Amino acid sequence: MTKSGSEQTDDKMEKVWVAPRRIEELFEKSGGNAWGKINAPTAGARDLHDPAPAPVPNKDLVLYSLGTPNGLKVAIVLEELGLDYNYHRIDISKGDQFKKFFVDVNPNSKIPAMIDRNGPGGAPVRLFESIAIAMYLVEKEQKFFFENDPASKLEATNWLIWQVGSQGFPIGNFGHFFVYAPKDAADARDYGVSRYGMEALRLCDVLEKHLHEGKKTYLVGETYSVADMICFPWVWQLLQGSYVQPDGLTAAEFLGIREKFPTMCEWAERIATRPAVQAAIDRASKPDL
Ligand SMILES: N[C@@H](CCC(=O)N[C@@H](CS)C(=O)NCC(=O)O)C(=O)O
Repeated sequence: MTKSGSEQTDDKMEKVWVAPRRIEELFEKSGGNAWGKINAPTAGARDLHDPAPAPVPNKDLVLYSLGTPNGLKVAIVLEELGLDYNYHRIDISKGDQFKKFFVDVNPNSKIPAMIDRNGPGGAPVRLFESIAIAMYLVEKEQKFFFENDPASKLEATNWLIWQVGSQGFPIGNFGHFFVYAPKDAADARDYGVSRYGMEALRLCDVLEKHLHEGKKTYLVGETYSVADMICFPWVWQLLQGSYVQPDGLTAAEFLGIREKFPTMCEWAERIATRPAVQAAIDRASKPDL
């Protein structure tokens, strides 16, 4: 029988890591640090039975944020543009990011997030993800984004997406493991798999709730779009991809993806059956054509 967690081999007297059958066996390892009570494998508001009152704004732009690097990005853009805005501090160490009024603005429960009460056509619009907010603001104000220079605008876009996709996340997690992870080095892999596995589950739950509760066929309503194309591959990796332990245990089984996120799985399968997506999967696995 396979034992889970770190174990001692008889002959080599060294630690080897063996995955437990289900991620739930590791969850207490995520509780052994300052963020333990905040981390959870589910998305959505945690105060639904007794929702905290939403702040009442008196300006068009309403920023929900905190003085972390991700929060600072948007604050800098707002100040450089000289815009007036309400600022509501979201204390992520106390769980404000899981209050209903905030989740309604950012279903992913991360700062920064923003409402523009004077959005497209004068209607309110919600914005989440620092780069989506930054791009919205500089486009709206027609400043700092190479309005008349398409090539430079594309190069700036490369750096914006590099920041959010490549720079911030690893540096933030370096800090997490440097400062917050449990002290016992032998538990490090359990803790890492638990922390990231829990985040993988929570991110799937963001999609599940968005699709299921919003009764959506695709991410932006009934119309298949680039948002579906771009959010599909990592879901497919968890469902069908190459994350398999040597004993055959798949990431989908370990995380319980099919039972926990049926609507997300239907969405992914709907996309996977598209001829263009099949062609992309086939082509990406072949040598140069
Ligand atoms: N990709 C997001 C990252 C946002 C993010 O990770 N924010 C952190 C603070 S710097 C947060 O809200 N953490 C709360 C949590 O993990 O519960 C962005 O650029 O807006």
